[in-house]
Amino acid sequence: MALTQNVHILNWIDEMTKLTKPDKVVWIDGSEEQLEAIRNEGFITGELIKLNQELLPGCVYHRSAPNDVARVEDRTFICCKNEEDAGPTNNWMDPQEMYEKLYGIFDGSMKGRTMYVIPYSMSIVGSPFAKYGIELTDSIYVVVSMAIMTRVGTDVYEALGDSPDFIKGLHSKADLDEEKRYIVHFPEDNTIMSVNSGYGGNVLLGKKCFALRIASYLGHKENWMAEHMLILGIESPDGEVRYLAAAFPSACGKTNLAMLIPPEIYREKGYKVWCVGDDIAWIRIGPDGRLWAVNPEYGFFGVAPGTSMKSNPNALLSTLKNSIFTNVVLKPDGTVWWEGMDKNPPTDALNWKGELWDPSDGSKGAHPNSRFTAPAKNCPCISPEFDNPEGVPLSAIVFGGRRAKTAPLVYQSRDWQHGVFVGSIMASETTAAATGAVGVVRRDPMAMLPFCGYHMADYWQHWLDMGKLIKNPPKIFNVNWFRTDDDGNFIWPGFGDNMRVLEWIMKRCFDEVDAQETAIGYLPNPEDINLEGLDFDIDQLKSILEVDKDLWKAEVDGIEEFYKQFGTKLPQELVDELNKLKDNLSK
Ligand code: GTP
Ligand code: SPV
Ligand code: MN
Repeated sequence: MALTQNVHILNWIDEMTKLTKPDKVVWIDGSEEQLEAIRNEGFITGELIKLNQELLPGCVYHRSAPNDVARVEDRTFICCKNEEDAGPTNNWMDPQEMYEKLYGIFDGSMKGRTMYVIPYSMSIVGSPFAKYGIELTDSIYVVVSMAIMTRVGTDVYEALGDSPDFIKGLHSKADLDEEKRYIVHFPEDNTIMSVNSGYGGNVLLGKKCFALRIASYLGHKENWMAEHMLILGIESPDGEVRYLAAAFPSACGKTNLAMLIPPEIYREKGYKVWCVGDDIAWIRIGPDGRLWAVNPEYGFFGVAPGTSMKSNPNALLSTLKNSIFTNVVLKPDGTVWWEGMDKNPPTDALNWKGELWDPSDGSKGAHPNSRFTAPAKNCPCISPEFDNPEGVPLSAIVFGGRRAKTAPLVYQSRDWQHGVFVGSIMASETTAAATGAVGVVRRDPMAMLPFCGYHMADYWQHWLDMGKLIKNPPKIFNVNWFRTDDDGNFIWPGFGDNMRVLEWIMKRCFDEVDAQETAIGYLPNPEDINLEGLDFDIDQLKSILEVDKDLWKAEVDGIEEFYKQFGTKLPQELVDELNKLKDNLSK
């Protein structure tokens, strides 16, 4: 039975039902009883596997098809009327043509299946940040995942009333045919259509599709920002909490940084880190002229491999109940394992494809992009501000990537405009989070290359324009945890020890420490990074704070090449900043 009288919703569902032709329609109300029944249904269809309920209560296992384990950037489209508005970094097709193509694929795609209607809110229902969506799907995995990742419930219908102001999301697994897989956004119609995939990033439409691609488009129109950023708070011994947001490309350390446990010497003094969000930030200018950020999500969709009690205990502890594990190793005792969890790969276990796995044959048991889906409130360090509808005020914005060379451990931009430049030139090695080659350096401005719902040059202009409106802007930094030595080993210990860099960043924001000016911006004086209690000497630190002018000159060539595709749309401010960098490097 329909759970709303909203004619815009009813008409749309009617139309989509006629198109996809499901056997029945189930309205999700967000109740635990209904979700429990749907999980049980999933155990029968095989979409879900029940895990050991004593060791992992409420947890389930899911496998996606072997050809469907990551985002598909080459099949992701922004379909606005004018090609020019999508920009050179997005795939584009004329909306009418794309609708026709998709209607062909969706025609009858839910025959013999159930269509679930999921009402969800990104950020707190009724809050100033809240935006609502409805996802129609034929996947039980999507239903149970959306119930963790977003705020699902009938209060969304109450908040909407008769309004047409919601994001329409249609998803069907169809035949999981790679050749007909499309992840399509129609920003001008508030519509998302995803077909022939069952992988989280392609099908949990509240996440990248809505909260970044559609929301970035809305933020541009409405003077706010939707960013691929974690949000964390650092509490100092006197109880003051300072917040930062950080944008790193996919699988480059956001979840890990967001939940970091400070080294012992910091804990002893009373420092704590609070996690507000690990992937997405919606940011507005507050009445005090500062930037305020919320995490619009309700759960974590985190990279499993590498997550251990040593690297990220808070993430691991978050997954111990009511979580979903996708494409990891399934152990005979109904628990899970992945590379990097510990040094004891299980025997008699099934790998991510469901085959009996022999750890000694050199193959990976878990897919490199295998993931856990966990409720944010399970996280031992979830911020008390997580549910604050106003969000948290940002003192710093941090950009970062995975660079073996070139980018130093940390540097600070001279001002907002230079900070926007620093974000725009971000480059990082590609990871398993998207299909395609891994380990290739590519430009990924603000970690938004795959997620910006409009022209990237307009997006940069939006950043520059926002800067003019923010009376008390956060300071902007760049970090790189991934510098390697000649043998390819990471030099910086990373993880919890990144706290040492965050401390310097916060001190800079509050004028509590000096810095040295270099060609690329302000770098720390090495003795200002606290190395106490760490087996890491100042010379090693100096080696990763080094700015190699030759490498940076080559970098400038790369930036020019990258900027070229934006033609006259490239903001003059960024050209000015590039010229300043060139100038500095020639001195
Ligand atoms: P998405 O969910 O794809 O957006 O990824 P993410 O940015 O949240 O990345 P995540 O924190 O899951 O980390 C991805 C990989 O980087 C994992 O294998 C981590 O173990 C590794 N990693 C994270 N932080 C560090 C670090 O400080 N140093 C090193 N060497 N590796 C790290
Ligand atoms: C990312 O790839 O940046 C992720 C995972 O956070 S996905 O939801 O697949 O986008
Ligand atoms: Mn991400």
